[in-house]
This record gives sequence, structure tokens and C-alpha cells, in this order.
Amino acid sequence: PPRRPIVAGNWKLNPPTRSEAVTLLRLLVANFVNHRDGNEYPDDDDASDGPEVVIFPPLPYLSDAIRILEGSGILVGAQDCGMHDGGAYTGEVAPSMLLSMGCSYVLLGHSERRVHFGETDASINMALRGCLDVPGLRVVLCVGETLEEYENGMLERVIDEQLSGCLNNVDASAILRDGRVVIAYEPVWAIGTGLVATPSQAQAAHAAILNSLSRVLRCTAGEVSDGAIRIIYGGSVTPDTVLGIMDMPDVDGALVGGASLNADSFTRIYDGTN
Ligand code: G2H
Repeated sequence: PPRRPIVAGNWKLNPPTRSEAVTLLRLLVANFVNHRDGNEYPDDDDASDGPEVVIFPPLPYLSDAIRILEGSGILVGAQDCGMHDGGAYTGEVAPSMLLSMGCSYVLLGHSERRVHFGETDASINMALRGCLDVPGLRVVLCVGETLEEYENGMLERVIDEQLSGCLNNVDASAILRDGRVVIAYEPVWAIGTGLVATPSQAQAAHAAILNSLSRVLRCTAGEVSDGAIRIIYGGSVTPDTVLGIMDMPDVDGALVGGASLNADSFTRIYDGTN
């Protein structure tokens, strides 16, 4: 069966207040419900309902997001989580806690986490395995190269290193079958910069990811592309750029930052992934 497209909104550390977050959530519900013109709310896993939609708000807004988006068909995820499932780890968030409050997804390995907060492939791997130990929780795992790496022709190598580190000791057959891990390709040079990878640059990187996945998961490229793992593009996606990117054969959706803070832009991006 074709992989269900996914459009995800990463709010990062925005908006500054709870009331602004609630307003944005209500606008999204209004858009998505109007949009579907009174159709039934989509079923979680039914590809015929169009793209899966996920919002990643900051942690303090998660419970508002879960409450307000309930029944809208829009899923909620956390922007990061810890690797432990409980115990004496002050300040941490456990994957099972996120599931128990109603989160469907966890975003892991975003380049901002790697650059500003010291996350490494090894620490991301621990968190990812922690998430996969919690049935029902899914992961969007980010990979991507810096401008310098891109210009030095290191894209394949960097992606391969990140994927092999982050997916170390992960049950390959399970993620190939159940699609619980979505890979987000986010070239660091295109994040929040307004520079967006061209459709063919995105396609080349996504093809490299498929190749690398087959090596890391020890299966054929065909098994990966016939499998359930989705690869989405992130980096300055807008309503105008999403169409070209979604036209590419190996692009299964978009991870949207800045443009997800505006309900109308995000809705138009959703339309572009449909
Ligand atoms: C990349 C993306 C979302 P933006 O970080 O994760 O953000 O669309 O603002 O570049």
C-alpha cells in the first residue's frame, strides 16, 4: 500500500504565551474541520483520509493541544524526550508519560537539539529506543548535513553516520513493517534561513537516505522503499515550495517550522501534501 503522507508542524519555542498557543490551536481546528466540509474526522491510520497531520508544540502547551485538537484528526507530539522511563532524573520527560497524556509522536534529533543542547547520535538512539519500547508511540527522527558538509560532498556520509548511530540496535523488521519511525531530512543550511532545498536536491537526499537505511537495517533498497518508513522534508517549507517538493517520488511529506505558526499557511501546506 502507498505510504500515507504526513505533514508536521514544529512550533519550536513558540508562541510565547499559553493564550496565543490556544488561539493558534483553535484556528487550526476551525481550518481543518471546515476544510473537510463536514466529512467524518479521519481515522488515525486510514490513508484514504489524506495526509496524517501532527503538531509539535512546546511541552507546557501539550495538554492544551491534546484537549483542543481531540477529534479534529490532528495528532500531537513532543519536540524531544528523555531516554529514561522513570526514576531519579530531575528535569527529564519519559516517553511513556507522553503517551499516557495523549501524545502520538516524539520528534527526535532535531539539529537545534544537536547544536545547542549537545544531543548526539548515541543519546538520540537511547531516546529513540525508549520511545519504541512504548507501544503506540511513534518517532520523527531528524537527520541532515550542514552547509559546509553539503559543499564538501559529504551528504551521503553524514546521513549514513547519523542513521547508523541513531538506529543502532533498533529492530529493523519492526520499523520496516509498522512505520513507527518517520525520517525527516532537514538540511541544516535550509532551517529557518528561507533557503529551501530544490525538489531535486531533496529527492537526491531522500534517495541517499533510502540507500543508507538499507545498509543500516540490513535489507535491500527495495525492501525499504516497499516498507512503511516515511521520509519527509524539512527546512523553510512554505505553501509555495511544498508542491514541488511533494512531487518527488521519495518525499512522503513535510516538517514545517516557521510556517506552522500561522494556521492558514499550515493548512495550505497540508493541501499541498494531499
Ligand atoms: C526545520 C523546520 C522545522 P523551518 O527546523 O523543523 O523549520 O521550516 O522554520 O525551517
